[in-house]
Amino acid sequence: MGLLDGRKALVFGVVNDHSIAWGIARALRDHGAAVGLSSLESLVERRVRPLAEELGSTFVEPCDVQDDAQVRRVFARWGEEQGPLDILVHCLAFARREDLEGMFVETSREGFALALDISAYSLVALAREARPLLRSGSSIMTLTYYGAEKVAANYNVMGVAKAALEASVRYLAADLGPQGIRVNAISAGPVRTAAASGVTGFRTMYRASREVAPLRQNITIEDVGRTAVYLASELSWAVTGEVVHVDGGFNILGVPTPE
Ligand code: 0WE
Repeated sequence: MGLLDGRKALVFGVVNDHSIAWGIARALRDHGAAVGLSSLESLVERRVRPLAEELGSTFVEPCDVQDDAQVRRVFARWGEEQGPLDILVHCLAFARREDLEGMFVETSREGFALALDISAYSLVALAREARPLLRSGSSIMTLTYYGAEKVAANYNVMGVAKAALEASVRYLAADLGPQGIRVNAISAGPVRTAAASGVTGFRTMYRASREVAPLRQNITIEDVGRTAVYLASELSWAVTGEVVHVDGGFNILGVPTPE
């Protein structure tokens, strides 16, 4: 008997087996959910379909979340093939490389709009198009980062996009709560994923976060997966609009000091 037996989940944002989205997809499956995947078209055949097979899943759909028609299409296909949906997982973000280093004040109008469109508005678009399929008792979740709350070096426009994403979680939670749909975010500590690789200063802050976090460890995609299971299940029945930190306690520190 699994906590999520009989539930159906759709996870957006798997890139490879290091992805946080993959850690979540596997954890949901391990607790009994049926899990479909959606990702960028360019990743689907080579990277995502083999992972879907590992989950025993046949639902794999490409989606560019900047295109409303593609978002609509994914949920139309889900409805035809799978029926209702219980768990919607959003693990999507993008900012231009040049906007993730140097000074935030130099962010262009286009770079700002792009980062907010893909990293924040896409949650609203997914929630809107999924809504007709979501049953009472269903759960939407997204991924955020501490740079939404406080300044993190180089995170720049992504911090602003994550702040908009976290506020969107609260407004969506208020809108959809009466329909029995919960909306929450997981604020994950740094993880060495494709999205983090090559980011200026990532290695340094990755090491520092392990050294100062109260639990003295970096988190894993399995840690995020277990929290996702909690947010997807009836264990979190009364929790909505919340940002749950899975960061070894890093965010509670006011003045981090190395040992
Ligand atoms: O949210 C993220 C990653 C978001 C991200 C990463 C990239 C890298 C490659 C969004 N867009 C892009 N665009 C690219 O071209 N994280 C929480 C990981 C992350 O990214 C950082 C971090 C951390 C931590 C960027 C700067 C500083 C710290």
